[in-house]
Amino acid sequence: MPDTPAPPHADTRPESRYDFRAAEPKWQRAWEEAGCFRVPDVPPPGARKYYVLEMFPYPSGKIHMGHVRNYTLGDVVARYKRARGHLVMHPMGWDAFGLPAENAARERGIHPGKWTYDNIANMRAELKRMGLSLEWEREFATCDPEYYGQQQKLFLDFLEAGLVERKESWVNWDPVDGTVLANEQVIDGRGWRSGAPVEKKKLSQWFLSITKFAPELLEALGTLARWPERVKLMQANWIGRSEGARFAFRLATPVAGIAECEVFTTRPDTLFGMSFLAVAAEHPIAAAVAARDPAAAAFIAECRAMGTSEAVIEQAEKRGYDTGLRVVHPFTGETHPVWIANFVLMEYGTGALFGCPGHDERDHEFARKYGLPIKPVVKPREAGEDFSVAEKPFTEDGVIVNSGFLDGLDVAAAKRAAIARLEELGAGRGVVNWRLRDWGVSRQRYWGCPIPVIHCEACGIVPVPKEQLPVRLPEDVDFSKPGNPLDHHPSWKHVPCPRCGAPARRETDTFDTFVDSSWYFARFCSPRAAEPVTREAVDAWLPVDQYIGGIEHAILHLLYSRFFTRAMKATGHVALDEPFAGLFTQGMVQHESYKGADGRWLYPDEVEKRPDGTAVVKGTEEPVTIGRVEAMSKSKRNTVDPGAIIDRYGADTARWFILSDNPPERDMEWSEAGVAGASRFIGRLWRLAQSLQEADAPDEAAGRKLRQATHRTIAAVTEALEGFAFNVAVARIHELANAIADSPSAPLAARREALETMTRLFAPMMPHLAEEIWHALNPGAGLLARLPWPEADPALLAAETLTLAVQVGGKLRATIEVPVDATDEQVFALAEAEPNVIRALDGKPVRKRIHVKGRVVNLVA
Ligand code: ANZ
Ligand code: ZN
Repeated sequence: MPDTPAPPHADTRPESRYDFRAAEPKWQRAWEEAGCFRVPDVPPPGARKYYVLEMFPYPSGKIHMGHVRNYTLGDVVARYKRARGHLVMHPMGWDAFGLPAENAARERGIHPGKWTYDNIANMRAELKRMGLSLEWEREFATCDPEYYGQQQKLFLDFLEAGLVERKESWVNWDPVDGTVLANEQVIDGRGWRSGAPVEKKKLSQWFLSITKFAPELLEALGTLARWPERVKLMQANWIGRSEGARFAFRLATPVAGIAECEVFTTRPDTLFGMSFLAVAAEHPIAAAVAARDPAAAAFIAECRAMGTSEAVIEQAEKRGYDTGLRVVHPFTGETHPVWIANFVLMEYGTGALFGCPGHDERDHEFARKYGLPIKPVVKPREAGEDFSVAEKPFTEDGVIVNSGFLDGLDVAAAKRAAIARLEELGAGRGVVNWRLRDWGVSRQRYWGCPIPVIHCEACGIVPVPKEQLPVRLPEDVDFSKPGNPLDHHPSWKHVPCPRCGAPARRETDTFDTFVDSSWYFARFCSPRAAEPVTREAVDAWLPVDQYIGGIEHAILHLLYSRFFTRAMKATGHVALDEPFAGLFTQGMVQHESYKGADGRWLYPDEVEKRPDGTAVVKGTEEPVTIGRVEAMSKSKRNTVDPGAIIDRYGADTARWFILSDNPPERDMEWSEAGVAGASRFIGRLWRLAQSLQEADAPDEAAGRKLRQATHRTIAAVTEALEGFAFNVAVARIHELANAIADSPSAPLAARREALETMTRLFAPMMPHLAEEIWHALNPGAGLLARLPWPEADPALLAAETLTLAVQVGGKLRATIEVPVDATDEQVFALAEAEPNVIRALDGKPVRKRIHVKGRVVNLVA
């Protein structure tokens, strides 16, 4: 936002600079001492509650600009809603378990707990310097035993309610580190740490039964009116409801007693276009073939090395192995080959599919590679006889061809007809299939919440009795060995069985950290309760009215939280289904990137920009290549440290700039020039406040105009804040500042009203400066943070003048402002007094005058 130069009269007064270094900590202390942001766990009757929450940070060590943007947006909402008379809860905590702490332990020998709590202390201090209206009394970290112990209770409740299962599943196994890897930790088929080829391994793991809620999780997206459409769409795709058919192909010759192969398809209409059948590498048919065919076994082993993630499989080259088996087509009686293929997932559908290369991308690629038939069975309505799918599959709606009894139907009708026939033949049935899988929550790691169960030889799985919770992590752990330190701890896992007393073994898996973040918003309502939540508190405060965070959490975190809320409802902890009534996803903070002569990335701090647009390494002549503007990231070093910005310019400057640059849902570019502009604007507002004095000759008309500008700004800023258009609010405040500066002759009362109102309007955005100005104007007054939002006076909002175009002989010559109730005569007189109009008339008498009210005056000479 460019800054306009300060008006001359401001500079004629003695220099008094706004001292943010003194003001910011002073007001932060004042708010804290007054308890401005504290709210009770149970709001008093009649209170209008409003719960604002930003996604809590991972305590990596330092806050970054993404945090600054996220928490500034939330703080504007919190302060604004408070001023609008809501009882606002605005808490903060730490998503504190996770791998980086363990890595620090392995690399630097620091205990994960110490590393984490040190980082929290650092980041808390940094956040406090931002002047956020947070209620620090509610703070917790998910690694506090008081938190994770309650999480263990919740888990046991879920277990009892049948919402937890233990099942075998395929995992990425790092044979060198002896540990399970998350999909993101498998890089090009190798363990990120060891570099060893990753294997697939079957392990018994804990699962939360999210699939039980799949239909409601999908359906209820329709009730989330204040969520971005994009996020709802991503969730819907992730849940992935598809209608189709499940049916069996008969094997022409059975193998190892297997006579049939069941498939799932969403396109039963394309069955006549079938070219092959494909099974996953883990499918029983594949195993049966491998038992007698070493080449098949070798192929399966290669598939295993590939990693389990869908993304990996999607990108990998399609590969297959022809088993030599054949299946019989249920409609035609013809036979087709059975392949083992690397793109078929064992966990989806039945782990087998029929391939129709004419109408599916993957099948097409596969068929081309292995020379399998490609036959069109759907064609666009308008296509002729020569329509071909040899080069490209056709995946849209059309008319069915080459398909016997389905010919001539459209895709939807053909699906129904094919399913009906399969049901008649007893081969299968129509089904709904879900893409969503149960949520595997077991992690073989130390720095996480222990899963509170005990394995006993005799009793099986025994929950840890609730009175023994929390199951605490042991402090003395050894990170020098690979694998899970909980597993090779000498004593921790050895406990007596709570049921029979025999020696038993603790579960050594800990929870996926997404579990920790799936209910923290509920815990904030009563953070010290001896139960996971207090019913009165969650009933009063939930749902979160406004949740704010990054789009990167559009799927997993938000979906898990929605599931958790339903599971907590099923176990009596809450009464609602949806945790977040409103969701806002902010854009990224970007910055130019810089490279030195040798191609190394440089921090913005190390670069000196020259007026001609070029740049050099500071203090040298080494040229710098200025790269693209992209999301700040450590790897490209295009980051700016918020702490340094606050040191140099103050928190309000950082906040103002972040709000001014772009709509908050869009990416924004951080630039030195932008920050400097925000800082100058603050100086200007300060001087404007100091210049308040009665004019020598007060002018009532100027006063009225200024009052109108003031009240229109109230309306405009209110509307902008309600709609998250914070950059618009900033622009309106700039305009009002200009209007004040341009009205030196307005009477003092009008100028004072304008200044005070403007201060209250920017208070949610620049709270320190607002308090400072407020108290300078009103010595001894109470805190601005406690003041209600200004109200616009409707009488001052109504337009009092109209703008008219003035034409001479049909040509636009001027525009004039006229009072709404002006007569034709008055309007013509004003029009004919315009210098441009006089020139255009060139002394000729006016023959004809036309006035269209509110629009135009036309004069004909
Ligand atoms: C035949 C067919 C013809 C298919 C055609 C598609 C297009 P969604 O929509 O995501 O549910 N499929 C089935 N099981 C699979 C598995 N275990 N691994 C990988 N792919 C599998 O996907 C359903 C489609 O994905 C199914 O419909 C099947 O291919 C494939 F013109 O069957 B289809
Ligand atoms: Zn036992």
